Amino acid sequence: MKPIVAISTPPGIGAIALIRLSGEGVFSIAQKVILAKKPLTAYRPRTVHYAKFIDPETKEEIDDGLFWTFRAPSSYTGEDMVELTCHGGRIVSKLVLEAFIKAGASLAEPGEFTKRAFLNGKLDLVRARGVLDIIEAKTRKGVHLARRKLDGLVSKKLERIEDRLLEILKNIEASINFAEDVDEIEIHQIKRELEEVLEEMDRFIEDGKAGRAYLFGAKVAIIGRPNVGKSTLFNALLGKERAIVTEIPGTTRDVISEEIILDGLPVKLLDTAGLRETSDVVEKIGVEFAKKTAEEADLAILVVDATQPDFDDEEQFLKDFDQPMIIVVNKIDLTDNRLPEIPDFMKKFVVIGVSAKDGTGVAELRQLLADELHTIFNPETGIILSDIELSKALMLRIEIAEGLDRLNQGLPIDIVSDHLMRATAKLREMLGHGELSDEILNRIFADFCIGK
Ligand SMILES: Nc1nc2c(ncn2[C@@H]2O[C@H](COP(=O)(O)OP(=O)(O)OP(=O)(O)O)[C@@H](O)[C@H]2O)c(=O)[nH]1
Ligand SMILES: [Mg+2]
Repeated sequence: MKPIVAISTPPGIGAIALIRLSGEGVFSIAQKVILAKKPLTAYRPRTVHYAKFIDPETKEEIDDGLFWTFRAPSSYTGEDMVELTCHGGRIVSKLVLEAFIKAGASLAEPGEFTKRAFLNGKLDLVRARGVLDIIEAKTRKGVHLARRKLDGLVSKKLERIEDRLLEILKNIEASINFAEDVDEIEIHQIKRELEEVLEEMDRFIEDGKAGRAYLFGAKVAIIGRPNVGKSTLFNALLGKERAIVTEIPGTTRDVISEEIILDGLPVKLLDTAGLRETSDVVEKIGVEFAKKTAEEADLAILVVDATQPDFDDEEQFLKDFDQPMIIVVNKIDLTDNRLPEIPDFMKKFVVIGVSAKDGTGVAELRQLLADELHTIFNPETGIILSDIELSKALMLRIEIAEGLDRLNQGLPIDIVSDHLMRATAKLREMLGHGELSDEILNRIFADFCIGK
């Protein structure tokens, strides 16, 4: 492919900048800029050498530094490559980059090096995406999970599902070929195998959701009646005065969000408007929004007031609320650190007493949140999926589920096999096996930075 060049280190000032070139003819292009003692092809690949870098037109010296070469196919992209480091100044690194462009290389598109690695069979699409996930990870666990994806763990799971589907398809074909009517026992067997694959797919999606939480963050919404201390608790968990706190009920009207890290998990913490019936138009919109936010969150913190142990309102809105929740009894500084009597409907949740104002119990709450989130999102089995990967996985699941459904309805077995063929096609698309259009590829690699 045509020779490309990019600065791979971030823009700005640093000790050094790394520039990489890849593609056909990069050695002769680089030769015009790198003032080396021998032709670049005469150097042993993967050995480091010192050289001056010059402008290929004026022969003026721009900078000096180290360079090394890679021979196709033993390189990141699978092509001939040259890499070098020069001084990390904004202008000097740009001058060296421009020198390579003058010498005949074109500026790389975002992610073009990794795209070439994929096109040259160095990585499948899922592993290529793992490269980006490592760069984007915000916590150690995120890096760990992305690393496993780059190493091929996610691809292996998908390949296993593909193998199983192909096996089932083979059995279906065989039973169609050998008999007019497919035998009940065989149908039963195929059904069982499909159920197992569906379970495996469900686990894959579940693990994907867990892994995504470590990359993109989990959502935790603080909800409750007005004036119970939601904003005070929000500030206490955040460790700074972000939300406005007053003694007037109905203070918070819009959803406020801030990010915190709980035990390696990035968490988007949301403060919401107090839940109550109101005739104030603005507050009403806020209340509706609060409800919606809480429903979309991964975990809710319901705050109640220890000094007002009448929980009828809470019972009312918990009726149509079904998701993981922790109940925080706040303001226990006003009740001698004692909890009021907890009504039965609250007993199925974890209940903890805190004083958001003086900080009592806040550290314990933080730990409790972390524990709860780790049960929802298991870091041991988590895998990272991008938006595109997750939506493909969901479509794939639908095909398998529909195939099983048709089988259960007693429909002809070739209809089932149509669904399974579509499922395997989706799998191949996810892994990047087979034909992919330029448009799809560009969409996948557009999120990458230039030089990766
Ligand atoms: N004594 C005591 N007062 C608290 C505590 N937490 C909050 N308060 C007080 O309770 C009042 C309401 O606190 P906010 O944090 O604004 O309550 P809120 O739930 O966000 O209220 P809205 O936004 O109106 O729904 C303020 O006067 C706080 O100082 C606490 O733990 N102890
Ligand atoms: Mg508030």
